[in-house]
Amino acid sequence: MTVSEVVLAERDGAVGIARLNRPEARNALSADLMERLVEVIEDWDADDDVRCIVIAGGDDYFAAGADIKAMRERSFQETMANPTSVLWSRLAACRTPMIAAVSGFALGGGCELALICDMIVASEKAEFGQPEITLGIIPGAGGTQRLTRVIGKQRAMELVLTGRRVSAQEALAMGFVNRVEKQWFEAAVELAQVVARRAPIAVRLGKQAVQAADETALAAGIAYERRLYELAMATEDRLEGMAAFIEKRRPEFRGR
Ligand code: DAK
Repeated sequence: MTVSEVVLAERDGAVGIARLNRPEARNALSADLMERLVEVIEDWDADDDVRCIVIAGGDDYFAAGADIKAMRERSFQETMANPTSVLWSRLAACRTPMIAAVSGFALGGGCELALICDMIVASEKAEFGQPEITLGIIPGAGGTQRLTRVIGKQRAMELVLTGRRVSAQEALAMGFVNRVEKQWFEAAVELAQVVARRAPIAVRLGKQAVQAADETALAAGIAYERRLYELAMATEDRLEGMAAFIEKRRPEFRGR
């Protein structure tokens, strides 16, 4: 199903696949594209049949960042009055796991979009970077915070202050991407299919619990995990999962 030209949305079973589609601008994240993307993701997040989401670009570019031509025209007053960060917060609030499938450039907001996702599968020619400093600004969609948590302060500082790009292999060595694959798109969808087969409530609880590690101190995070674990123990799916193990068969999870 095509939701709009700038974001192509399709389903592969329980996996929703959103493909960024502004090739003439290297998938620069225009307001229109961001609004469509959020709309598609929120629809899937509200749909029990969608268990995992893949956000992909094309072979040569995932996304070249926010639309510099539009940003050039944006005044300080407009930036203050209509913060685009609302759209990014809505993406980050998605409870369904999201996987970024990245080939080519993931720069600026493109890199931040990949970082909002829960996992990243990259092609051998993926390149990541936060080049905002070369434009006289800094990352504004969480890049300084998420990147620092993922790769550490020194490395993040270098990338944010120089705008240097890192290759897929360097990103892999930094723990920034989960895997680098020749068949990057297929590998991302396959990974999403594995998540989609797991018990849906437990998957969402697992996502929340891991996210809490970034957002809370250890003792509070462990207490929160304990609560989420107890919720998982209240599900029918965990009875099914455990019974299936004992009976040596595949579980049939129903999201209850
Ligand atoms: N914006 C607008 N147009 C872009 C663009 C971009 N980010 N990137 C490329 N294009 C356009 C080019 O202007 C060119 O258009 P025409 O000249 O044909 O009209 C066309 O795409 C092809 O670009 P190139 O000729 O440059 O293509 P190449 O393949 O040679 O190079 C490239 C690809 C991706 C390496 C290069 O285009 C590039 O360096 N692009 C800019 C990358 C960049 O600096 N990105 C950071 C942008 S700042 C916030 C949220 C997010 C952000 C900020 C705040 N809040 C929530 C508050 C994010 C900020 C950013 O991302």
